[in-house]
Amino acid sequence: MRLWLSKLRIAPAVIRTNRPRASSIITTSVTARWNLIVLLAYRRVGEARGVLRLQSVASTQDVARSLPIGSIVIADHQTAGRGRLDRRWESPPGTALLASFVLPPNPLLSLAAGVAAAEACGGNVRLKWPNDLLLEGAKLGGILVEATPHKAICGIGINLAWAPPGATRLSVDRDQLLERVRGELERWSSAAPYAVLARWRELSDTLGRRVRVDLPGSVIEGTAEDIGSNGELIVDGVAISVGSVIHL
Ligand code: BT5
Repeated sequence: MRLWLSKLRIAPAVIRTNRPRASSIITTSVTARWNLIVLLAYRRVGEARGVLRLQSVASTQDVARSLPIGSIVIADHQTAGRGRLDRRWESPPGTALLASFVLPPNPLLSLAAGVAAAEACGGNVRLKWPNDLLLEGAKLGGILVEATPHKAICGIGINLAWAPPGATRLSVDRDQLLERVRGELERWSSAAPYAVLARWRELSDTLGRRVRVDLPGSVIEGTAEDIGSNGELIVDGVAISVGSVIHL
């Protein structure tokens, strides 16, 4: 918390990685002007090395969407944090790492981000297909990748000081964890696909288990045998690209 507040200072007009002079803001493109409006709309608690820190925001994903590749948005609190399929992501103010990274498009990004987050958390953190971080079988965090034609917004939520019933948390410093996640994400989002898949298999808590997969309109039960080259889960020989898995 002390580290967080120590970053408080008056923020420049746009993020540091791409800061135009006032005169160029007026004449710049519609997109850039929209970015500026979005940024000015939020109360910031700090900004350092391309990281935009906000106090309260609907979702870090929405702010990140209008920023250039390389940007990171981190918030103390989200009023409408989301998971996949419009599910809610809950966390009281100041209790979690809530970050969105703007990255180049990458079909394996969801798995690569899972690997990166698990490596950053260390210890016994394992991965549940497609996007959960598990600690001793309970959900510690999740990954949400949302793609636009030219970039991917990779949201990562990790519980630190609070977890909902049935989930778990990791007692580590938020800023230190952010730095580790950032480094690991840089590494794994640009790693060769075979390396991402190999490391995901090693960290997986899903492979080898009996699972039930809820698909839109049907349910499959079987053994999670492997992941395919595009990150799909193979259950009894059937490739599943989208769905929610229950470990049986
Ligand atoms: C996820 O979705 O696990 C992805 C979560 C991504 C959250 C980050 S935070 C930064 C960025 N900004 C956002 O708005 N989102 C991203 P999914 O697999 O759909 O899991 C959602 C489900 O997890 C919910 O339906 C709840 O059951 C459960 N859940 C909600 N909050 C949780 C929490 N804090 N810890 C553990 N489980 C939670």
